[in-house]
Amino acid sequence: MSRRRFIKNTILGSMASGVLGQSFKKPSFQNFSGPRIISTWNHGFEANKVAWKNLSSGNGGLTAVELGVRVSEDDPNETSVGLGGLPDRTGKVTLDACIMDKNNDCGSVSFLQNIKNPISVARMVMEKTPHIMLSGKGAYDFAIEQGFKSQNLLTKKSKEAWEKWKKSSDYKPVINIENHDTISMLLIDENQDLFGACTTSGAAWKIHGRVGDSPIIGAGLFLDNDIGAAAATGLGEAVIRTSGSAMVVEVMRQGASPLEACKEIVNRISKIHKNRPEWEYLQVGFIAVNKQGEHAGYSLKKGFNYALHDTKNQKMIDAKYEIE
Ligand code: SD4
Repeated sequence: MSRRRFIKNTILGSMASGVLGQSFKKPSFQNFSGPRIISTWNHGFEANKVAWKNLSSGNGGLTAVELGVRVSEDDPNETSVGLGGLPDRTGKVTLDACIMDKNNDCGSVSFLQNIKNPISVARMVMEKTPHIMLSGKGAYDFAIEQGFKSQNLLTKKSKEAWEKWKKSSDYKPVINIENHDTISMLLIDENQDLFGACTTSGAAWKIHGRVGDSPIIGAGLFLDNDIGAAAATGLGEAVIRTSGSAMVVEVMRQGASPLEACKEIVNRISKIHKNRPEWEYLQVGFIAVNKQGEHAGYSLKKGFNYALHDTKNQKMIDAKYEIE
């Protein structure tokens, strides 16, 4: 065998058996048991209801995920998404969001201020521009052009929290404690087509200008309509560092179940971060659904949950985790 052929065969061989060094049973996509929606954290429960209603009334998966996550964006008591989100260290609420559909069409906004529904702006970026991501002032100007209303998103509650934080100015995000972080929603419809949305005000007390994983296709959200979808919550830097959601989907492509795939990437994040200063407060969680409708959530530390809505269930599920 020529050297070139040998190298090619070796590479193809290692891809087939899984570059992870473990082999997964290939999933069968024949046992699909109907549409379902999964969303991160407790606020996913109400968001799923609205998404489901839209899906059942024939509005399509994209509108369903958009209007679903808007429930959290609109709620002033959700301090990690949209209106009432906790601000950065200068007191500004800056929002990140992205949306993706079965055709790999996607749209995203980052570092957007004074617009309550970044997910809808992200959808317009997808549908009305030749681009995928708009950021900061440009994203704001585009939103205004499209008819969105400018408003102050800093509520009394979030302002008071910021003023209290300023006394210590200690940057240690407390993901889990409030148990209502970024909302990421994944949907598989009756045709087994996939859709996803992700929206957040990002890490509280971040440096002004910081953008997290949530508007980054491949980090906060990714889907491949032949394989499955995945989305993230938690410390965005850790998710970006590992291309988290894209990797979860790629591991599913190698035959892993959603749980095995989420676990694989959380383990990878864990290994990379063990000797880093943020280890002390690091939390990341992934949700994933495959083409068959199997779903899972998995996090680094205990405390992550996700909401499921399907034809039979409407419930919260505690995710499995690596560390107690
Ligand atoms: C971020 N991933 O901006 C978001 C925040 C989050 O649970 O999901 N917190 O890093």
